[in-house]
Amino acid sequence: MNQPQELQNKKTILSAVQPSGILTIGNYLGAIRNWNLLQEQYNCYFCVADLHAITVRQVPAELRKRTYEAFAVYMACGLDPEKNTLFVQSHVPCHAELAWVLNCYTMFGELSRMTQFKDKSARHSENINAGLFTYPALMAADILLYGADYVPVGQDQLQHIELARDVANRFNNLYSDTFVIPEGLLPKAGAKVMSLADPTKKMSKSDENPMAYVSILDPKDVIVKKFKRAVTDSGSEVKRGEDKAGINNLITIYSAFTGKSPEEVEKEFEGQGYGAFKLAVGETVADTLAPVQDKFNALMGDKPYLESLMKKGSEQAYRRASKTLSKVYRKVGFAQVK
Ligand code: ATP
Ligand code: LTN
Repeated sequence: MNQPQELQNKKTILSAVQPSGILTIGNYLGAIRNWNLLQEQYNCYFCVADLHAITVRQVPAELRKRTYEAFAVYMACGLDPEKNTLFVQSHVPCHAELAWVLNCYTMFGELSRMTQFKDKSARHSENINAGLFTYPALMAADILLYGADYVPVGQDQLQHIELARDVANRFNNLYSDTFVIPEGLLPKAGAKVMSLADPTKKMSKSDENPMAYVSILDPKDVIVKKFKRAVTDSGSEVKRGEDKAGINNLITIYSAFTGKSPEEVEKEFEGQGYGAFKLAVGETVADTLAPVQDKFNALMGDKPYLESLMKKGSEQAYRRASKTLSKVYRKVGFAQVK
């Protein structure tokens, strides 16, 4: 490979978020903030997974807008396009191509066990399409195309990474070593942020109730209001407990944003009620996100610049991905003419 020496020694990272809504603090804590910490040490690919997003119906103009927004959020959160390959999934055709091949090495039974499929098909019972079902094969393609060693994600995605490992091992055993076997990487805090409206459910950007999530781009007054209204349990002490999903979640969020341990948080709010705590969580989250929002607004004001970065990113990604794809095509027996 014609890569600079330093890249050859670095391990590779790949991750992605779907542009299926405005990114939430769940995406931020579970994924993007963690990516930031990895960009110095690893050879990183971060992608906006638009092919994944159409497994659920999208309004075309909104999907397009959210794709730009997600790309700008990546950068506003600190991802440097000079240090990482930032790209849009549909700009690199190898993803769809490898996904087809991997579909033929992924079992119906394996896909049937995926929690995200079960959840989303229950939520969208009018549209249980084949793409929603085979989605993990596309995700496996995303990861395996780049030879990713690590995949930094929130907890909900570990099951898909496990499946990608199984498919990669199956392919390697049938032919010969082709794919690197990837490992999931969870953040220290915030691997599973729960909904503010129902703290037994994961916070999700596509939740139909906007009070359930805090978007990275929500203004301060909205963030404070959402935390104020967050569903909490009966009781008033800021203390974790088994039957206290609501307060557990707020403690997790505050602790992830401040770097304080949950014990320290409980101490800080000893003797104060839920009201004071919720206000502190809201203000802390809003103040941390304010500089991200400023940077985001500046980037969204310069579309040609964003597009030039998307183009550069997809060319860089294509160079790496197309090598893996032609290796796979050769191994499965497709005729290749020069
Ligand atoms: P959707 O609502 O469209 O399913 P989502 O909000 O669940 O989307 P994804 O695009 O599926 O988000 O996830 C992108 C990344 O963010 C993944 O690494 C995922 O694990 C992480 N993530 C998503 N939601 C949370 C959450 N509530 N807590 C922690 N990490 C999360
Ligand atoms: N499936 C993920 C998003 C995603 C992803 C990936 C994550 C698509 N491709 C590759 C890690 C690696 C999701 O829905 N959260």
